[in-house]
Amino acid sequence: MNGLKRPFALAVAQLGPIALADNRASVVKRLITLLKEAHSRGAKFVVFPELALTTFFPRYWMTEDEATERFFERGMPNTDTKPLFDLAAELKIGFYLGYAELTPDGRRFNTSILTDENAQIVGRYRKIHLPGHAHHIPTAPFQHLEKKFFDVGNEGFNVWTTQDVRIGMCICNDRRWAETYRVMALQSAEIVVLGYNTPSMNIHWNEPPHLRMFHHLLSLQGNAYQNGVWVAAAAKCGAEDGFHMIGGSAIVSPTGEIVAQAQSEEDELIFANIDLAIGESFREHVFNFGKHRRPEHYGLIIERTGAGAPLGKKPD
Ligand code: ING
Repeated sequence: MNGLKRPFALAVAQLGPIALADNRASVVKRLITLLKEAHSRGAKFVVFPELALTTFFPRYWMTEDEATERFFERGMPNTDTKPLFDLAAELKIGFYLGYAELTPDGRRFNTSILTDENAQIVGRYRKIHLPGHAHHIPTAPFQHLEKKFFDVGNEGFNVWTTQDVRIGMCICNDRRWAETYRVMALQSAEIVVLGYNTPSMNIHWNEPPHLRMFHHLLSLQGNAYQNGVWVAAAAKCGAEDGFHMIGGSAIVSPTGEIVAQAQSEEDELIFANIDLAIGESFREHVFNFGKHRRPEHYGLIIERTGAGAPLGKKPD
């Protein structure tokens, strides 16, 4: 691509609703259709959503055992997902895929993996910021039980080099927290990829619905700019058995500008030939961490979990 100094053909594959009744094989067929379209656009990497193989089951009250039985994967790739991995290897396209992970020793994570162009898993991320609640809220129209069904991720925020690009991963609610991107930008990330399932309704107060999309995009744009990284986010969206989730899948530049955004709440591929050199400029001339950051003044970020008393230091 003329004019782009360091081009990278990046796609985001948005998924429309997955119903409770949809089996994994039918979902994988949809992922394969999106992967083929990504290939037709010349993509080298595709971002799929969070929990991309099933409906967003944390909206339903059930026991951990029932959730594990119905919605968790015991290995990756597995019988259902092998066709996706095989085609990706054939087409030489790497991807991010979110799913519910059951470990051999019985731990449960909201997980994503990163594959190289041969569909080899080079990275794994386990969701750290788990939103919602663990108890049942019978008066709510739906639940948000990620704190019940998932353990907090135990592998931190990492960055991997694949296809000569440094890519970091996170999942959904992580995208709202500045620390997520900063820890990856301190590892010299060039792209942060993520999937999400974001209900358009707030069960805690009557938040105007337009704010869901505004805060989603604000989180991507602000953090992309403040860390000099590209951000690519894939929604699973639309009404799943009547429960609506926002779309707004997007590719965001280190300038903070949206360069591609989904137009529907269905299966939809968005694509951009991104220029990784844009991130280099901002990391060199604006967010040059080595030149400008002063960690000796940032201690509270590590020392405190919740907000505490003002320090009120007296001027000497
Ligand atoms: N979903 C939502 C998200 O962070 C949420 C939950 C929405 C929390 C809005 C706070 C505000 O996008 C997931 N799966 O994290």
